[in-house]
Amino acid sequence: SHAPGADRFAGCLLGLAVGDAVGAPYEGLTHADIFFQFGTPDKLVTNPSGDTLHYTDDTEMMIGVAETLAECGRIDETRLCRAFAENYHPERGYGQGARRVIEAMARGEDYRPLAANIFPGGSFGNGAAMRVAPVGLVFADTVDELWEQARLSALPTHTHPLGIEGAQALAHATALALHTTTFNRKQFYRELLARATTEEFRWHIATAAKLKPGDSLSGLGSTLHAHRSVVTAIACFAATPGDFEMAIARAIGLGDDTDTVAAMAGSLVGAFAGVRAIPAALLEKLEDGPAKGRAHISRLAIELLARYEQ
Ligand code: R7I
Ligand code: MG
Ligand code: MG
Ligand code: MG
Repeated sequence: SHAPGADRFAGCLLGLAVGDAVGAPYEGLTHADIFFQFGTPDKLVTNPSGDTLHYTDDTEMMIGVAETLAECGRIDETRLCRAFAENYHPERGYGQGARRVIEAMARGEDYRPLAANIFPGGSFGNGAAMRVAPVGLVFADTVDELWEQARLSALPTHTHPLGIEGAQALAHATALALHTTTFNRKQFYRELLARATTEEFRWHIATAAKLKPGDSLSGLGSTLHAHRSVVTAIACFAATPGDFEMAIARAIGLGDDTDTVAAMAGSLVGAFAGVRAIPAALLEKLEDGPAKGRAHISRLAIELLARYEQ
């Protein structure tokens, strides 16, 4: 049909970072707390507090995945773990399990038994999904390879089937968003559902597919469980696919894992509508600096596009 370009690659990665940064102050709060303490979510998005938008672990780990793909063209586990360890700043708000695993990587220890046993059956947290966007971009044309690379990008920290499928489902949604010119919600959900494997993902995707664009998404959940937040973020995008502010306001308004759901929803809008969908006022506030932040993320988007085109 058409070849996606630099605009959509940058839109996806920067949309993730901006959604993460705008949603971060409200992580862990309930829908009601956010409303009564801060007002309506649309105002939080159009007028975020502070001069600089600081992103969290979600973006920091996405950068590690992007650096690995830019350098290796696929998920190389050794390179990925080195990126996670080198980029690691615990003050960015990593999950407790993720912290322990990455600190083991940084010490050069065998992190695999730790990742497998940190929670019963491994972590089903959002951590594998929140960082997977670069896999969705680079492998957008080959769904089987995308599914496998998403699994490999999850494994160092997330071995639970739900943690892994969160990454796979979101990478798949990213690829669909990237290739879409005229968004067809029914078709979008049909393709995601056809690929879903666990009962949890099948239920959440089928439930999201039945909602009308204005319906509340609170029944889908936005907690730290991948099968809840991933599908909720997909639904925030699908409700208003070209409207970045609306999609992340909806994500933040749900409460709970606000930075992560807004990051995932923002990345999907960016992959579909391009970097111009992100309000300039937000993009300008996104933190920047040598080897990190806005300029580094923009460079990585160009490098991923080159990998995609190979
Ligand atoms: O998944 P992960 O990287 O965390 C990502 C979240 C995002 O919201 C980020 O914005 C950041 O705030 O953290 O890190 P994990 O430690 O693997 O998972 C996050 C949390 O999910 C854990 O600290 C646990 O509380 C919970 N969790 C589980 N609890 C019980 N049983 C994850 N998996 C399990 C489980 O199997
Ligand atoms: Mg975070
Ligand atoms: Mg947290
Ligand atoms: Mg979070």
